Amino acid sequence: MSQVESYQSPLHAQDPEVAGWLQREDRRQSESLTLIASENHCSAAVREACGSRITDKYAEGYPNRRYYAGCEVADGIEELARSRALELFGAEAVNVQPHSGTTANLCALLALAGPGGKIVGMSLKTGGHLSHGHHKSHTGTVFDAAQYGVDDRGLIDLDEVRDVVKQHQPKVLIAGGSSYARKIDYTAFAEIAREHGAYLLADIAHPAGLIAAGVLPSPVGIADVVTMTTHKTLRGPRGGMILAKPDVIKPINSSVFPGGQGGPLVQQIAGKAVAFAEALSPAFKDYQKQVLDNAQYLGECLVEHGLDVVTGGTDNHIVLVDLRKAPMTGAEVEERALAAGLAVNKNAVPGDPRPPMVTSGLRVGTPAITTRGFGRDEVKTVADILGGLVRGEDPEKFRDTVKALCEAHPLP
Ligand code: DSN
Repeated sequence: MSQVESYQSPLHAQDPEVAGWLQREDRRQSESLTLIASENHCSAAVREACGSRITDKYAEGYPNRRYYAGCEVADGIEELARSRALELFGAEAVNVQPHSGTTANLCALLALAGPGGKIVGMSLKTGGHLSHGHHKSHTGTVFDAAQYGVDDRGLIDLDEVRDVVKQHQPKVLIAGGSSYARKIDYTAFAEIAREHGAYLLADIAHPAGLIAAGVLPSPVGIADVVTMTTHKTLRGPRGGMILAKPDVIKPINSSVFPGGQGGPLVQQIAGKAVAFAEALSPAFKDYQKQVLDNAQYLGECLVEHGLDVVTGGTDNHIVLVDLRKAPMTGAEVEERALAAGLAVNKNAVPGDPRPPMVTSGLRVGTPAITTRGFGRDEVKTVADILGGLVRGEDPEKFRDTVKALCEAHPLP
């Protein structure tokens, strides 16, 4: 076989080992249900864009100001992604290059606070994110970080936020989290930030799709900077994005490139552009309404099964189950759920006495099952399975039910 011929071989012919793993992942996703709140199933069009030949292209810089020749297509794609993102979120400025949400946060924080600068975010163990100043994240070592938590009901206590900000005097206050199921009052956060001369950064990685669809209130126009990932509720390719007010976009752009990244992943930016167009469609609004309805109904069903749901319910796509009174840990339920065909993740709950690899909680999300077309009937079945698993029922007995649900609702 000539080199050209072998270069054109399909993956399964050239590298059956990798192809085999990827087929196995197709099967895993199609024959189980994804209830991990941060995961979703993006469209075939998004996947095609991300697998395109533009993966070969270096395009360091920004449209019309690149450090490489031959970037006219990369420019066109990035401009398209940018204009669609601005329309989708009603924002004034955007950077679509961040490779991930953590990179977006790190770059935005470096731009706004500077190395060693003070930041305040929600603690990981009460629902925040690692990149909001956790001591094991660079955001906890590069910056001088203080953290706020939640009250006894599991809700953000704005008085506590104000106290922490008053005491720490940060350059940046962060609002947002990765296992917080309630609405966030961005206006109140902005007031606290402004009282103390801080920037407000809203991290909407989780609810970005719900916000884009108008199902949840938006921080755009309120926060100075809004960071997100594009692959959770937004249902795009893996990646990050930063929206900003015009006065801070320049340092943020410099912080992303050349500060924190080299060449942008143009194939991912193409996937983002496709996803943003999908998110601008009326069907996306219906999808997000269903994501929310499914999550709220799932919470109700789990409560009927006698489970404790943190804050009693949800305003978004996340249901956080508190297993402290249950007969098993988060890790045990995660393992048993997987045996039944459900991918959920163990998660710390506020006040959790167990370590992060064990936990006393379960974070359940509805974006992926809603993409598969689940409504209330199917959600009730999922809740019945989770309720049974926590009570100690044999995971094997649920396998056929999960298989039937998967077959009735194939991956898009
Ligand atoms: N991995 C994301 C999540 O699961 O929420 C956070 O980085």
